[in-house]
Amino acid sequence: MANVIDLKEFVFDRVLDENALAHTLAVLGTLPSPSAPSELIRAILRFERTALSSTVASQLSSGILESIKQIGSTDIYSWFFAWLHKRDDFPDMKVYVIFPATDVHIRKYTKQDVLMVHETPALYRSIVKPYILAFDPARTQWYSLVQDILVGTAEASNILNASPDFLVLPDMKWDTTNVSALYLLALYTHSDVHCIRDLRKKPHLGMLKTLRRDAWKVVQDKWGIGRGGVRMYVHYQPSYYHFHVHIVHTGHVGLNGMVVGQAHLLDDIISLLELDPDDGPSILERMTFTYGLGTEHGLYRPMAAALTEVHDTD
Ligand code: M7G
Repeated sequence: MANVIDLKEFVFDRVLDENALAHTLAVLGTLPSPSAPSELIRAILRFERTALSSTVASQLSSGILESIKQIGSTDIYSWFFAWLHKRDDFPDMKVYVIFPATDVHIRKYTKQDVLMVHETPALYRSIVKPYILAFDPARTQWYSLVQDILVGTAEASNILNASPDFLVLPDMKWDTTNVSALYLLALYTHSDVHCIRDLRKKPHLGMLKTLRRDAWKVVQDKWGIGRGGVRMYVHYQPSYYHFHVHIVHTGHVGLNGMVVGQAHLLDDIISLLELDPDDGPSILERMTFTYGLGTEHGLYRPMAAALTEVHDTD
């Protein structure tokens, strides 16, 4: 059940991260507890500028710009700050709220250095798998969200495709209007796959192909996006260890979550599993994954220590 949130009650504490290129700002502060308003609970607010739609361009001549201020100019070039009309249909920014925010959330949204690590199958077994299994699923927000979505008490009206194995729905990162920034999520309905390492030729290859086909159909039927118009990928490491696939418009590039090492194309995963023999350990169990870990990530310390070992013995 979602909290009722009054953002005017937010009390600022500190900036966790700011990114001028991505137009994002993550701040930590507090909001009153919904059940006991005198109690303050930590909350993260993540601001993100909304994309400008073509509607804005079509209304430029009808005075959509509320005010402009020239900042500088040289020769034929000038630059301005501009403010759009304060209209409900043209929000200037999006705000994500995480409330209550856990230590894991605060670490995730805090700016941090990143180290590339090599996760060998042995390190997966000794460090990563126990880390994943140590999450108490009942206590993570994602788990209850998945349950709520699966039983239809949350986001039910948003579901675009339901099959026995997965649901396709808009990712919360999408404003659901700008097709060029389309971002959907395919959520696996079973709990046997925590991450990419758990995928097997049998029984998952057929499901992954169906997922890909259904996702293509959804974006074609609803938005007229043809095959090849979306990028589908799986994160490793993800934030949430319940299998899901990101479905993003090919024109929507430069997202943090598309970085090499973290985003694995669904097509490549399918291709790797197709090359696997029918029996024996999957290629996704046998291979070494290389990815970036932020210093605040729960796996950073053990994996950084292991990296030294791997390099010393190589
Ligand atoms: P991830 O690969 O586990 O981690 O993806 P990331 O957040 O680092 O990308 C989880 C995906 O689920 C992200 O794209 C989130 O934006 C999305 N997501 C998270 N939550 C809590 C929700 C939610 O409540 N509803 C929807 N629709 N999407 C969510």
